[in-house]
Amino acid sequence: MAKIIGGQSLPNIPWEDRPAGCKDVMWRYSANPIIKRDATRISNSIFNSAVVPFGNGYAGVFRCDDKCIRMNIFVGFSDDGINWNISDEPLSFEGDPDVTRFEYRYDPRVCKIEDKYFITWCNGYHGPTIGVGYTYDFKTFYQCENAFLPYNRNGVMFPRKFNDKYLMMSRPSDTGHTPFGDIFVSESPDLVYWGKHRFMMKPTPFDKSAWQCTKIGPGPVPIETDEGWLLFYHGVLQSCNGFIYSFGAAILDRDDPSKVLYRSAPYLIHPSTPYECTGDVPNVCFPCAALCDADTGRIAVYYGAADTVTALAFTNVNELIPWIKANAVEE
Ligand code: BMA
Repeated sequence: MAKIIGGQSLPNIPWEDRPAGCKDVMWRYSANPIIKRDATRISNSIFNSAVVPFGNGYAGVFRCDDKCIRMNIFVGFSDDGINWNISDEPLSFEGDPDVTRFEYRYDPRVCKIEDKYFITWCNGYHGPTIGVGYTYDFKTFYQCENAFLPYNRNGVMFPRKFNDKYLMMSRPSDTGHTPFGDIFVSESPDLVYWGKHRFMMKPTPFDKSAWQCTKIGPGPVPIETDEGWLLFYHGVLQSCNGFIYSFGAAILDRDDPSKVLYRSAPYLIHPSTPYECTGDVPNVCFPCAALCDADTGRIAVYYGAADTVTALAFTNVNELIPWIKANAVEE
């Protein structure tokens, strides 16, 4: 049994047992998608979004493209993690006006460290880079410096400090749709200066695991276990019909997460349902958040489907960790 470190009891975690006949280690919620594209008055689509336990329920920061297809992030609240009340007004930040000015904001992650909820997202600042902000109450939001120079996407923080330093994964990229991409990890003493950039993971050889052979990116905030950090990450295959986004999982060394101990060769979730294969961008499953109940090991992963709606998938840490080890990419 893997032990969750520093985790929280979540007796009300969204959950549904594995359906009869399903042999997969991760399975989809039968009522997917949980958030439909028109869930708010102004939304064209609500997808790649992050949620965390908050109060007696959950809070979230949602990527919503409006009907002008402006990409922005919005706050939402839920009692059960499934039915969400999402604001019509985008989130706004206090901070240096040169940094808080809006170009575009997308693919948020939310990471609780001590008493702050940090938000990281892909932030338009003369090109895509990683925006960083925080809140205590999901009402007032403060924006810090952008973590990196453009071009970068998928900034994901670790939920505790290492030797008093914040740690963040990211995926250096380009101005466009980026046909390449490795994951790096960087540290910061103060959320202003980020450095000690270390390589973590690259795409796999086509003949070993093709779903992750073009580019990869970190997904939800990683979960600490006594076996290492459990990281869900997306992987991309460039097909003759465009990119296909699936996701799998890796185990990172607890003390030095730039060391990948195992990563799954098979995917966990690959676009195959109508809501994953049809939408504004077909064939995309893009995870940005994972809830974990420290008592039962239950995990609920939130993922954007077809850049249009938000869906849920379930697994259990006690089955997933042995599965990753048994199905690891051979080095
Ligand atoms: C990536 C990001 C994601 C999106 C994905 C698939 O580059 O823009 O927001 O889900 O492409 O379109």
